[in-house]
Amino acid sequence: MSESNPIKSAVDKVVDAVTDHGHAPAAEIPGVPNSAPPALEQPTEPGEPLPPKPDQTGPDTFSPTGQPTGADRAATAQGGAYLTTAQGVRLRDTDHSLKAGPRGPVLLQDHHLREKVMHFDHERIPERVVHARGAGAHGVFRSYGTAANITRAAFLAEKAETPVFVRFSTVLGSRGSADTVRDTRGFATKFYTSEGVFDLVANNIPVFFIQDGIKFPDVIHAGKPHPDREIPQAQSAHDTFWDFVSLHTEATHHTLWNMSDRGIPRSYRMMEGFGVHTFRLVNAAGETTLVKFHWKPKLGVHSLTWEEAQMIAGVDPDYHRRDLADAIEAGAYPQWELGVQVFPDNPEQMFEGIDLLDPTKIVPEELAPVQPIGLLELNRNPSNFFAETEQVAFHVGHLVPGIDVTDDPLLAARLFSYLDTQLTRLGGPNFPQLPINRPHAPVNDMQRDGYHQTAVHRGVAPYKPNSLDGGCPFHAGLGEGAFVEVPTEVSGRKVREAPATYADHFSQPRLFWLSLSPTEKEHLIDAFTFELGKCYEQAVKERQLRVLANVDPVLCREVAQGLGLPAPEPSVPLADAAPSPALSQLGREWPADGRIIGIVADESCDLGVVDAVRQAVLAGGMVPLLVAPKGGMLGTMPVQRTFLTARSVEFDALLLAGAPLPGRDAYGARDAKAGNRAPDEPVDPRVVLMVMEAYRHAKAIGGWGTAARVLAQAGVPEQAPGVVVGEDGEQVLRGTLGLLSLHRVWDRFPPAADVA
Ligand code: HDE
Repeated sequence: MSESNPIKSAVDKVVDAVTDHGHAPAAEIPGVPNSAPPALEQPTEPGEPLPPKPDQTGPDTFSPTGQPTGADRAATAQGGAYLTTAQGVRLRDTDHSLKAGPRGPVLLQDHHLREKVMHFDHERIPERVVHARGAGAHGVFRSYGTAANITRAAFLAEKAETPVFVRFSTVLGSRGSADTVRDTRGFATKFYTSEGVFDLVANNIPVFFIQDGIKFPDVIHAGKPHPDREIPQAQSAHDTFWDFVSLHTEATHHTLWNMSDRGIPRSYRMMEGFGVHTFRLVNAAGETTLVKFHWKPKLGVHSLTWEEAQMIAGVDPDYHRRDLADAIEAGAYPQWELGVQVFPDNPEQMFEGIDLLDPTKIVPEELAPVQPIGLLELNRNPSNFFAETEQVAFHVGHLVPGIDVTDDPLLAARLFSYLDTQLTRLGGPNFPQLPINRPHAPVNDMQRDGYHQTAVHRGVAPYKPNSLDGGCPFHAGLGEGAFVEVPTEVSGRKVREAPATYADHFSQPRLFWLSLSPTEKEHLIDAFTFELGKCYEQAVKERQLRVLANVDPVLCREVAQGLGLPAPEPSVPLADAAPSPALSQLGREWPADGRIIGIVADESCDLGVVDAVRQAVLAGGMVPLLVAPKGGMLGTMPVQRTFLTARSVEFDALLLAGAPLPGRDAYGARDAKAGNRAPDEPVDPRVVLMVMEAYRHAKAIGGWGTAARVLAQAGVPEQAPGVVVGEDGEQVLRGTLGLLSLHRVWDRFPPAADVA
C-alpha cells in the first residue's frame, strides 16, 4: 500500500486511536504450523529438524540445580538427521515389525517395536485434579520499584526484570474440555527470580467458594461431573453443584461472580487476576504490610455472550488457547499490570470492617486503591505443550524473601496440597528438576535420589551438620538473602470453628450485584436461570432461590420467574452495601490489539478496497480473516475462511465488502447452514446467518457497496446501534473499529426497566 492511499492513512488514524501502540503490528495471519512450509512430495534428503517458529521458545536452559548452562535451547530438543532408538542407534525402518517372512508372525526379539510401543503406552500422566485444561506462555515481568518500600523481594526492586511462565486454565473440565465453558479461570505465574522461584497462583475471580481448605474436596466433588454417569463435562449447570452451594451459603459471593460475565471471558488476555488471599510483605527493615495481589489487563476485562460461549465450545473448543498463542505469534503481546492493595498489618487483620483472612470477601478498590508495582508481558509461546504447560508445577508455598503467607485457613490447605498433588501427577519428588520448573538461582537443598533424579550430585555429606563436605551447604543470614518467616504472635484454643466474621455470607454478594450495570445484571439473571433450569430437582432450585432472596429481591424475582417458581422472601435483612464501580466491566474504552476482524467478500466486490482494509486492520495490530465463497485466492489475497468453514463467533467484528452471491455449495443438502435457499436469493445464506449472529452477540458490523442487501435479508436495521453502513470502506472501517474500543454494542439491546 502506498502512503498516499487515502483509505490506509485514514484507517491508520483510527487504528492509532483505538490501539495501544508500542506493540509490533501483526506481521502475518497467525496459526502457521511450522517454521517453513512443507513440500508437496515427501522429502527424501536427510536434514536436521526445522528450527522452532520465531514466536516459540522452550524454557531457559538451567541445570537441574538452578545453574545457567549456556546451552542452546535447541540442544534440549531431539536433533540429528537420522531416526534412532532411545539409545541413539540409527534405524533403517520404523514401518514394519520384524517378522518371520512378510506374512509370518512378529518376532519377540524386535527390540525396536517393543521400545516404541512401550514408550507410547506410558505417554499419559494424570491430569491436574482441578485446572486440568489450560494454556501457557513465557514472558517477562518488569518491576516499577514502587513496592520496594514494603517488600525486600529482589524481583520487586526498581528496574528488576524477571523471566516468567504463566498458565491460564479452567477449573472443572478435563484436559480435553472446551475453553469457553462458564467457570472460574486460573491465572498462575511462575517468577524465576534471582532469589528462587515465586509463584503467584491466582484466579480471575477475587473470592473463593469456601473459607476453609478442608471444604475443597467437597466443592470440587460437587462441581465435577456426577460420579455415576460422569456428566456433565466442565459445567456447573447441574444438580450436585447447586445442591452444594445452596446449602453452603459462604459460596454465594463466588457463585455470583461465576454467573456474571466474568465466568465467560472473551480471552485470557482480557481477564483480571487476583491472589484471593491476603499476603504479608516484609521490607528490609523488617516492617510488615498486608496486601492483596491484582493483575490488571491492558486490554480491559471483556467477555463473551453466553450463546456465543456455547457455540464456540463446538466450533472452536480451543478458542482461548488459540487466541493466546495467535496474539503472541502476531506480536500483539498481552500485558498486565501487577498491583497491590495495601493494608496495615494490625493484630486483628481487619480493614474497614472487612476480615482480611476471609477469602470470600474483597476489599473494594474505592476503599483501598490498587497500586501498580510492575508490568507483565507475555511474548513467547511454548515450543512443546507437554514439557512446558503440562509439566509446570505451581505452589503457593514457592515464596521468596519479602513475601510471606497469612493465617487464611484456605491458604493453609493450599500450602499442603500443591506439593502433594505433584507426587501423583509428575511421578515423584523431583518435579522441581523438570526444565520448566528449574529455578534460576543455585539450588543446594541436600535432597537426594528419588524417581527421575536428573542431577548428578557430588560430595558425601548431604546432611547437616557435617564436616566431611567442609560443612557445606551453610545457612544464610538475613544479609545473605535468607527467607525468614515473619515472627508473628500465635495463641488460641485448639478448636474446629470459624471466626464470627465468617458468618456474613450475603453482604458482599449484594455489593457485587449492586455494582453491576443493568446489562450485566441481565446477564447474571440469565446465567442463574439457565444453570438452575438445567437442574432436575425442584428442591435444589427452590433452595437456591432462598439464597438469592438474601442477595437481592429483583435478582431473586427474575430468576424465579424464569424457573416458573414463586420468589421467596429473604431470611436475613438485606445488607446496606455501597456499590463499587470498579467491579463493573462496562463503560470504559480499551485498545483493540489482536482482535479478529472477519472481512466477507466475493468476486463481485471491489477487491482493491478489500485489500486496503485488510492491510489497515493488520497494521493496527488486529487480525483480518478474509471470508470468501471458496478456498484459495480471492484476487491477490489468500482466503482464510470460506462460507462453509466460517462461523460468526470467530470474529470480534464483521465487515461486509458487498453482498456476496450464493456460493456453489449454498444449499442445505451440502451445508446445513445454508438451509433451504430460495432459488432467486441474491445473497449467500451463510453470510446472512453470520450477520444475524454477530448482531445478536452485540458485535460491530460494517458494510459498504451493496452490503445493505445482506443486512436487509438478516433483518438488521441499518440504523441499529453498532451497524455502520457507508459508501466506501474507509468511512465504514473507521466507524467499525471505533466501536471495538467499547468491546460490544450493548445499547443495541436495552435492559428491562425494572432491572435497571
Ligand atoms: Fe488451587 N489447586 N486449590 N486454587 N489452583 C491446584 O495444583 C487447591 C485455590 C489454582 O496452572 C492443584 O498443581 C486447594 C484458590 C490455580 O498448574 C491443587 C484449594 C485459587 C491452579 C490445588 C485451592 C486456586 C490450581 C491442582 C483450597 C485462586 C492451576 C494441580 C484450599 C487463588 C495451576 C496443581 C496450574 C491448581 C489445590 C484453592 C488457583 C490440587 C486444596 C483459592 C490457578 O493442588
